[in-house]
Amino acid sequence: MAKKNPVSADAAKIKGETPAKVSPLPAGADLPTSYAGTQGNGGETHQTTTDEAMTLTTQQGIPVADGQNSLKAGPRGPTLLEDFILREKIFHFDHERIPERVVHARGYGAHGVFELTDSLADLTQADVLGTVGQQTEAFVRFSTVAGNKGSSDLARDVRGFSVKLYTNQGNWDIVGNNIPVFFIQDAIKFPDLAHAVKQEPDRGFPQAQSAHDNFWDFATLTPEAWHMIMWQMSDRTLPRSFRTMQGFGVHSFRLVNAEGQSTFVKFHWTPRQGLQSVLWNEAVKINGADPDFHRRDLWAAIESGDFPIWDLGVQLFDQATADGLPFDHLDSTKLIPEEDVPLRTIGTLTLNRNVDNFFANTEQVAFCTQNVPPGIDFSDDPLLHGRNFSYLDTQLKRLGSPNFTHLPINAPRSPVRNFQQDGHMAMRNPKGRANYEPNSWGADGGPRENQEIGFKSFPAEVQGTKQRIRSETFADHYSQARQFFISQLPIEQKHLSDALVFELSKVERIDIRARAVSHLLNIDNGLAATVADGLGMALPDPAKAAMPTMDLLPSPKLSILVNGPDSFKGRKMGIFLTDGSDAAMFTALTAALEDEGAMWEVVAPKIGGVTLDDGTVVAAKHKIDGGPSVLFDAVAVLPSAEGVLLLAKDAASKDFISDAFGHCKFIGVGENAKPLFDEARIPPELDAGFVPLAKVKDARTLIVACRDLRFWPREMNVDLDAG
Ligand code: HDE
Repeated sequence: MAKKNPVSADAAKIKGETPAKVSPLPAGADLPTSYAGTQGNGGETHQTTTDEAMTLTTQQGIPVADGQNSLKAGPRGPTLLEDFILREKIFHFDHERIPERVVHARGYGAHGVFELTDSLADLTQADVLGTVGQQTEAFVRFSTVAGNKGSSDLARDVRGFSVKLYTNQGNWDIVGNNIPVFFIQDAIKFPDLAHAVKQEPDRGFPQAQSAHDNFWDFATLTPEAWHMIMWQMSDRTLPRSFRTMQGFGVHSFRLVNAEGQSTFVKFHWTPRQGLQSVLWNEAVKINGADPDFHRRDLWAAIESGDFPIWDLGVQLFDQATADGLPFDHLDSTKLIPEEDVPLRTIGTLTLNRNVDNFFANTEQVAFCTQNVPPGIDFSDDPLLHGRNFSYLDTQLKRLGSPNFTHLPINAPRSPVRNFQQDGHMAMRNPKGRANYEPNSWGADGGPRENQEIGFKSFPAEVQGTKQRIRSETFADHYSQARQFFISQLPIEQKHLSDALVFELSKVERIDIRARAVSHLLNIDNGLAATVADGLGMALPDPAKAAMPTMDLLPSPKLSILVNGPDSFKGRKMGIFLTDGSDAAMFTALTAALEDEGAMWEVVAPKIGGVTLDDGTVVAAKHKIDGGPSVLFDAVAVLPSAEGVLLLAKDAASKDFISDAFGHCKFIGVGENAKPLFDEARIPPELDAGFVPLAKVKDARTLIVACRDLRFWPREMNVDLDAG
């Protein structure tokens, strides 16, 4: 039986939200028979089927005659132990959960394809990077780090950006983040970092937040963390969408070619959708209104055929370039500015298919930094080496067996041939007598190793005294932190200092707050002074630095706003309507949005929708209380003259406007909207972020304004902390 595509052509005809493009059904979209035909309404009267193919069975395939009632001695029990159908069902349910990931527990994945657009065949043996036009199946999982699996999407947190490429030479995982540097320099500190940021162990909170004493205690005792802290406190950790984030492999890796020559490489994913983030006050409210905001956004974009695309860029450099950098590229708290080693774009990653079983795909997928095909190798970054151990180790615990590579989401698409055998849940069980190599049973005693095409480690020269030590070349903790700060636009700098003040205001220990400011004094005096002032404290002495801070040049590539999109494509407008709203304006607006490739949803007093002034009925996507303006990138308010009088009395309607205003959104103001703005105490003539919608052509003007995403000058008028 074919599953009905949730985005049906019929649904697209109903006025009330962006018509979805109908995407083809994914392969294998038929319902599995074990799920099909489970019907019944309980009690004695449930329906049954006479169709054998639709018959409910146990896990052992025994057909079930009654799935609604357990086996009892008499109508009022007791229930009999003999009831294997009841026991099997409850037993299976009892064991449904597997441990969540110790970090990055909350995630969302999608399938896609990687296509090579520029060959690196001269630099690497990796087949996936060799032939222009070659397509490679991909699976990507985005995640937050600190929160549990059920936490909300808009936590201020680093985002994981893990990519699995099912190459012809086995799986290649680029297990990255949306930030190009990390908090620590040595893997031995990772458990401390993760413990410090997650819930405090005695009380079990706070959930998915770094704004607490333990995190800032650790951070202020760890000077190497302060470059990453600048990123963490910036809007990078409040992405508008997974679709609007960059991804970074962070460490240097090596490319190795057929001649055995090595080139260092860093991997960057750059979204074609442009970078975009939300504001903190907005994030707090999104978490309440839609804790699944990011996963819903990705799912909806893919479902509607608006497939997100990232370019894969590489920074390629040799040992001489590495030696000339003012820091050590093996130190994961440092990045190489794109202005110094430019990105070479070599491919595109397109996410084009949603998961059809979250558990089987997103939960069970297992990424590991050590999954690299021949031609890609590791640098000596000590963090990378720790990761190469950790991921495989934690996956054994989480997935329960070394055979997790047999699960479809983890199985390589290229042949697997070896003599590893048995273990829990072994699915791939080789036949024949030989389970060792070399042997005399198979052709050539095989399968056997192959010097030509097999993985060979780059034969780097290694020498040294065995010791526990941190390299002197890792000692500069503040120069790139400063470079990041001075590369931000003033509004971004303001968000960063606001974030620091907020986070530290949640820290109870005054000495920890002071220690934080003492690090800021090594980064930027103005920033330190703003944060100290925001916390109502005197400036402490600067933290003792291992090295003086260097004045590096600003790197515009580090700003989100400088690298935003140039259209409103892929963004969403909330259109607020009442009965009697202007049909011509509504039609013009939705047409302009669709021209732009943007989405729209109708918010109305009743979910049943509204009747416009020409009699058209428009379905609502949200009742006003369920569709606050934080769910949209911009809003248009088009009530009728009567409708607006009702809205003006309604708290949720006033919040809709005042939040859109406070979050610096572009606001389309219908001719009748004024009473609502007055009641929300917002004069529509206040700034150029308001676009009057009087004539039909104004619809286009609003969309053009929205290309700037936010009207930032307003923030200086609405925020207590603004200079
Ligand atoms: Fe991870 N990390 N990590 N990490 N990490 C995990 O592996 C670890 C680090 C990252 O979507 C775990 O399967 C250590 C840097 C992502 O399934 C665990 C160190 C970066 C994901 C682990 C780091 C990351 C993880 C938990 C310091 C950015 C989610 C579950 C040496 C480049 C993968 C799992 C997914 C997950 C260990 C540092 C990114 C415990 C020891 C740096 C995106 O193995």
